[in-house]
Amino acid sequence: MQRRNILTLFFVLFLLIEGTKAQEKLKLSYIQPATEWTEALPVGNGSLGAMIYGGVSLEHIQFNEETLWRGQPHDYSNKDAGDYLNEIRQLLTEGKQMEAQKLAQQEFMSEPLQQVHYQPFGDIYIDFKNHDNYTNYKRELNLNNAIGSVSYTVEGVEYKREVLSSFPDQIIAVNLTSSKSKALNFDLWLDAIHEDKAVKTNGSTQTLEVKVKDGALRGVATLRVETNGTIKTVGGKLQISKASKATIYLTAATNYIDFEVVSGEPEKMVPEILTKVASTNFKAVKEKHISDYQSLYNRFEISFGDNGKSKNPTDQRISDFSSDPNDPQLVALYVAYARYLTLASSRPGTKPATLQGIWNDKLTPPWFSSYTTNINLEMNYWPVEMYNLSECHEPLFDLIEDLSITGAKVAKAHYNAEGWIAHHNIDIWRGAAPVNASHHGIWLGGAAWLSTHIWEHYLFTQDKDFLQEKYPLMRSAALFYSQFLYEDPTTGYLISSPSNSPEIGGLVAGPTMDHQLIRALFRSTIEASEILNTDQEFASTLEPMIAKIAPNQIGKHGQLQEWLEDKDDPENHHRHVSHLWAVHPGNEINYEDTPDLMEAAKQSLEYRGDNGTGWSLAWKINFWSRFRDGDHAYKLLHKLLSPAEGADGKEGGGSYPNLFDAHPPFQIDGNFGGASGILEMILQSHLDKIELLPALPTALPEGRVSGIVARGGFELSFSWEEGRLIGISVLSKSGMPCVLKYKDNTIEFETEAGRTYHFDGLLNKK
Ligand code: FUC
Repeated sequence: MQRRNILTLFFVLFLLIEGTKAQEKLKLSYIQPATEWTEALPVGNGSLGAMIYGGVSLEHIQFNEETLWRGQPHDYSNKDAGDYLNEIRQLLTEGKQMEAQKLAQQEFMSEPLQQVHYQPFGDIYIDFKNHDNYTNYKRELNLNNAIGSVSYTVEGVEYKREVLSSFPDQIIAVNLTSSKSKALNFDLWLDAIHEDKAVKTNGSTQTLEVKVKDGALRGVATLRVETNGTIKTVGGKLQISKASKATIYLTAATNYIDFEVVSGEPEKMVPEILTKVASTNFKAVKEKHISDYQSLYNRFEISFGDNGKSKNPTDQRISDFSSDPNDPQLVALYVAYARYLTLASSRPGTKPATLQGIWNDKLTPPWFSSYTTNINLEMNYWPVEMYNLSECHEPLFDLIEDLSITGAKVAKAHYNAEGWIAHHNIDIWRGAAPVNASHHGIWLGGAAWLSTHIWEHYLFTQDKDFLQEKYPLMRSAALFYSQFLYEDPTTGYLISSPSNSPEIGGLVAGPTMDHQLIRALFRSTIEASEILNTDQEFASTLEPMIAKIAPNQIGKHGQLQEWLEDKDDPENHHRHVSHLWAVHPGNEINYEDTPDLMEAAKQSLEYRGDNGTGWSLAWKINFWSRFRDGDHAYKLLHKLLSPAEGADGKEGGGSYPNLFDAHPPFQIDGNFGGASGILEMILQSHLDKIELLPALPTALPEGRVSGIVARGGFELSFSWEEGRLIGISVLSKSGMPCVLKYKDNTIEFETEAGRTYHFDGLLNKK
């Protein structure tokens, strides 16, 4: 007995040591500075982001503050649009798609037609004199403490930089040291690519003021240097001489308060934040940053083993992965990096992650670097619950609150309906009307898809107070659809019209995806009303509608129909696969309840093929995991983790040297969607059970995960060897009954909140 205890103790210690070793390797590392933005390394605290190039003679740190956008508070709804709704529907019913699109383009679109761009803020430059001949160069991003670092040697002196973006102190800090006294000499200044900008220097501080083009927002950023050397102002730059250490603190703010109010006073906020850090030092700022970050980051660990490649520079590993996708530690690093990016771009109280998170260096970034809701925004939040960063979901719920106001105006003006609606794009002013072009801008799924995130958060956390608080948002979205759905004169089904199957096939009546989304919203609203014991009268009106909404249908090619009519083209390899929403992230189509539809959905995915943009590859990883084909999922992961320019297929995809996802160009959704897909390979809980290793690829035969979360309020730790589960612990957080399934074994048990249950690889209780 005693011997057994000692053995167990050794085993636990071994796991702990192995775990710590694996965690220490969770770094991005390089042996040369970045020359492109997609080589630079990101840091962020949810609102202040920076990209570190790590230059030797000249360091460039490009930074963002998440509220600096073009435009101003604005109601984008088109007041007369509603007058044309019936006519557009009628044209679609008559098969006159071009006429419907033309009329919709003229009369139904957002005012103005386009939304606005997220903006870069500014740049920190640090010019080190005479550092051209250097050795021992290293550049890293350590995911364990969220610190970027650069080190190298010049003439026997070691120079080091550390960069962090602190959530508790709301500052970016850059700490510089030299191993020899008085060897640290540099010029430091701020700049920006905005036309309207001013830089002022005062003692040890420099302030950058910018104003966006065509908009109401202005920003103020100030940096202050603390050093044991001397500080002078020379030619508008701060000149630091004869130092061995220096810390630069920078913060930035704008006059944005919310989507309706822009009366903020950044010129007051910025000095206040900087004054708070004045009484402290870099060591204290760093410790506070690390403890805040690790309180969230350390909840979860994942490892797939290490075959030695983790010692190679990250850019080389991405490049090697393309010819030999056998680097399991890179797969774990990808998940850890996604968690890092969530923590850096989406903290409670901040805005949700845009198409680029919070990192953008362009005045006119691709797709405005805004929020696209027909896949991209939601994908950013797919893994948050599973990888145990549930509170980082909050910014999305805040955005939904805003949309319930702006989207209600659009619902009224365009559809003469109550409730709220969002179309395929949203900006910081919470524009919810259809933008760009009628053939893809009029997509009606936004409010339904976003609302499912409220329900998912509840399913994972079992937090009834949260559900109670957010229920009105779900209800109001459901109310909109209950009034918007329209009885198709041809089939008699309730359909969504006019709408679009995201970005393919133009404006149509009744795309399959909308119906899946609306059913999911109605079902979750009904369930929520039951759980909360409220609003049953309204809920009871939804039930009969669900039965009347056009169902999923199998078409002549054995495919799941993307549209009401059987008109899918099996040769079409479009990146969007929206009609498979009910397979993932939805669950209406699954092997247990609807095996035929599941086969048809798989057939559709096969027709679409294995190519795609970054997010498209990422979505397909999730699909193949739900189809329980881990090897096919891994095939897509292979593409996602290969160099952006090397990925085959016309649509691209892949990873940049800094492991940012490539649409191309950079789009962060693929990072999050890819991580979600990897987690779906090892755990799924979208049905009424927790399935372990449901789609384990042969390429990942061993692994360990701890702190992974399943619906029902369960936190799990488990490991596998030679492709077989060897043990599992389940912490029940809310005392729900638990069903575990592994291969042909299923076990059901009651749980007590706060208790952990242990099982062996055959699901026998330990
Ligand atoms: C949709 C996608 C594009 C891109 C853009 C931001 O339009 O079809 O591929 O992701 O959003």
